[in-house]
Amino acid sequence: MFAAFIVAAPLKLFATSDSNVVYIRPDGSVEPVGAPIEHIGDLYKLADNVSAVILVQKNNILIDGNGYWIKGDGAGYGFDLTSRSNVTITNCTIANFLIGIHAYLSMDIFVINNHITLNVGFGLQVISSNRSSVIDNEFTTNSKAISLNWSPESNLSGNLIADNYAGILLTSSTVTMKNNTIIGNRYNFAVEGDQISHLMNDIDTSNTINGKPIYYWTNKQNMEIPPDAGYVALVNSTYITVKDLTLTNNNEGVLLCFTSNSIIKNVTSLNNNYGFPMLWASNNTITECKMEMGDYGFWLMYSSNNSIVANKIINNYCGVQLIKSSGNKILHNDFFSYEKQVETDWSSLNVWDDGYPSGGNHWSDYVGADLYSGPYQNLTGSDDIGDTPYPINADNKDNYPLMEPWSPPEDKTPPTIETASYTPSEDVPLNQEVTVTVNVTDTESEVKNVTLSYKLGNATSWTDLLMNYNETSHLYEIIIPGQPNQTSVSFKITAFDNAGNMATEDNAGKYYVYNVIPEFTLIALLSFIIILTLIIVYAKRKSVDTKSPSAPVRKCA
Ligand SMILES: [Ca+2]
Ligand SMILES: [Ca+2]
Repeated sequence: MFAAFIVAAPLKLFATSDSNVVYIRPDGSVEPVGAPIEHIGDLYKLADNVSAVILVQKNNILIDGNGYWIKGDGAGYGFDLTSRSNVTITNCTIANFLIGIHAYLSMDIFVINNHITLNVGFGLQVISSNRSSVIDNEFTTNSKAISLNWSPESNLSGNLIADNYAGILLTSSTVTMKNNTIIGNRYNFAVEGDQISHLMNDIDTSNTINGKPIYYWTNKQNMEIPPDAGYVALVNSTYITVKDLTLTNNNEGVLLCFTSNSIIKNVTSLNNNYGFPMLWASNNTITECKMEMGDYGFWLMYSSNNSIVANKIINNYCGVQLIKSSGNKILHNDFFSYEKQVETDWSSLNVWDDGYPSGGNHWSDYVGADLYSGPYQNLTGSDDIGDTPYPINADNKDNYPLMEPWSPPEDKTPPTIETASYTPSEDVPLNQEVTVTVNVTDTESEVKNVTLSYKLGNATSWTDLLMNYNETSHLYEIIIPGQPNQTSVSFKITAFDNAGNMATEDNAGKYYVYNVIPEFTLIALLSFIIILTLIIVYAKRKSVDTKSPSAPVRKCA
């Protein structure tokens, strides 16, 4: 799993002094005598505010705060539920402890309809405890609101998690999450774990981060993340597209775990700890993305054969970290990290350049000169490629570091226009519209626009129609309006790419041509065919009568 980022504050694992502890003893009694907690059987009810920690030593009870608060002095656990089962805490404000509610080695803890605020470590910390239910609470201005650690089968529903330093941290825990509103936290959401079973969470889009849905996808194929995403995780998925997004203020920008053959393009990760963390992720492409103001731009563990190309990694602690991850192509990126550009273990072997003259990456701390050129950098004259490799370790280096930030090569190639097709494709009746479709592509800078120009007869001027792109067929199409009688219609197609290159498809100079036939011609043609048919039938009968006068068929008639 990746380095824990948020759990930085040292935990002081002590309670406040004994005089500030209220016990619910295993026999059900409350100590000290006079503490404002009334109980009838397994129901415990606060009768006043409590300035103490409450140490729960009894199972199968419900503690009703009854609208009162319990408040600490910045230390201890507000409710200490160590080794408890089936304990419910409800209707209580829990403020200013080290940890508001602490559950460890417990099960079936219910935290319902509380306000948990101003706790200096965690609002709720659950460690190694099964089946916690955290429902309809408000967590505000805690250091970290909710942390689940090695705690499977938990349920987080209907909570408001606002204005904490960190919102929800899931570490090797499986959860079902519905209708949680996570808003205004420095780090809103974090998921960590190194086994697939720890990552198969059920988190739907009813959960929002700063008003945008969480897309936590498991077992998906051939889909694209919608444009309103507030958080993106892909788990055990293939052929997913993530593009044109800006993702901010979570632990991860886009999380890829056990996911392959997916494309991340033009995604900005801003103020996340990890831009694009990858765990057991292979054959993915991450391109034209930007990662700013985080700890790690890219982070790869057990991830191979990915293409990390043409990205900008700016103002991070480290550009890319590689752990047991080989065969990745990492090139044409710009590395502007403030501490280090690459952290890699010795077992990871990766490709850091695209040969000469395409080159490698731009490194802001490259110190080499550019006086020479050529594949061996031994020819006089500079070439914008460093004369010496950028060293990473003994087995990894960028042989052709770029002296300037990478920019795509200039597009000098016009778009490709394939042969157009049109219907009706033969002569068309009066005022009949004609639909034209054509495939136009441009690999370098993409197609900007496609225009169909048509003219009538020998006219010298053309009428231009901007063709429409059909998202389903991926073809450009347009309708030429119906034309008058006995007109010859010629058309051609021109296209521009985004670099301003133009291509024309005019059927090798002959244009595409069809003729408009007047309707009376069609009626005449039809009449002619009918008359001709009648004549033939008549002639055949006559022929039969002449040649076989005693044919049985005639006798029967
Ligand atoms: Ca050079
Ligand atoms: Ca082009």
